[in-house]
Amino acid sequence: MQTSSINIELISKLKSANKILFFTGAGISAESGIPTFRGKDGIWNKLKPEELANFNAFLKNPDLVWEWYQYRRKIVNETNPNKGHYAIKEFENYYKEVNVVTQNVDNLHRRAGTKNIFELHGNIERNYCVDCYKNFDNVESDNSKVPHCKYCGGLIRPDVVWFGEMLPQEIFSEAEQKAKMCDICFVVGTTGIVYPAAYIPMIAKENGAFLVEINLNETEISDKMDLSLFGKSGEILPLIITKVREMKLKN
Ligand code: BJW
Ligand code: ZN
Repeated sequence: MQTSSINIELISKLKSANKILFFTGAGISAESGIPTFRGKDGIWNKLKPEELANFNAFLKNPDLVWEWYQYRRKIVNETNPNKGHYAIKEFENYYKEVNVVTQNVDNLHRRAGTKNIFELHGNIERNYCVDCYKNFDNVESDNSKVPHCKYCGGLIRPDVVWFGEMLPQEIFSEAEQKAKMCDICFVVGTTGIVYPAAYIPMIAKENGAFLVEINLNETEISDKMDLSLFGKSGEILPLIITKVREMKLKN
């Protein structure tokens, strides 16, 4: 069903639910000032993903890719979680289990205090050596030159998942389990076109969850939703948690 407001069905689901899952994408961090990938102001309007977000691109031009990630780290460091991230955190006060499966690498759910986070595409704050796989969380670097491993001399890369790379298997399996068990799955700020991540809400639905999308506009997965709420996640999520708060205080 497509609507733009919180309806009776959602309220009834919120009343009876025990386990809530949030599947989030770049849109939830947009109001913090982090650009999304696709869409009107997306970073990939100017830069092609295949030129930067894959391993061959990194091997071909490691300095360029490193510089791009340093630029994005700077943006992430200068921003803070927004009302959407904090509303999600507040669900923990009212439900038995709340899980956040995120495609984002920006750490904002963690900084908002969310407990159960499954990062499907890695984390931009971490790095590792492509040859010996040692982790380098804090690496000294001239922003425009890729650093090398102090143990083996290999290139150091950000610990994110590029196209053609496997997602962290254990994390994906745990996310699948959480999707199978949730009562409501909120799909927030994602185009839902990148796989296998985009299977998560579908797994939730196949297992009986009520699927609610929160996005500025329709997406390629809108037709799979039980409810679509169109608008900013930093506005809609606080409205939903306010309803939950009122509802739970009455009971
Ligand atoms: C708002 C808002 C506001 C804005 N409020 N909303 C099955 C079918 C087809 C293809 C494949 C398939 N399986 C695998 C593939 C290939 C590929 C893929 O999915 N391609 C498709 C794009 C066609 N997948 C892979 O390659 C994956 N690996 C894999 O499958 O490995 C298996 C394998 C390996 C080896 C051999 C054989 C098999 C890996 C995918 C990795 C994706 N990585 C990236 C980059 C991460 C690092 C980095 O950050 O730099 O992840 S790509 C990029 O897209 C990033 C994101 O996490 C991901 C999703 O983007 P997201 O979050 O949806 O953002 P946007 O910008 O697209 O959308 C933002 C949305 O927010 C919009 O809808 C706005 O409207 C909305 N919005 N403001 C609410 N205020
Ligand atoms: Zn090394």
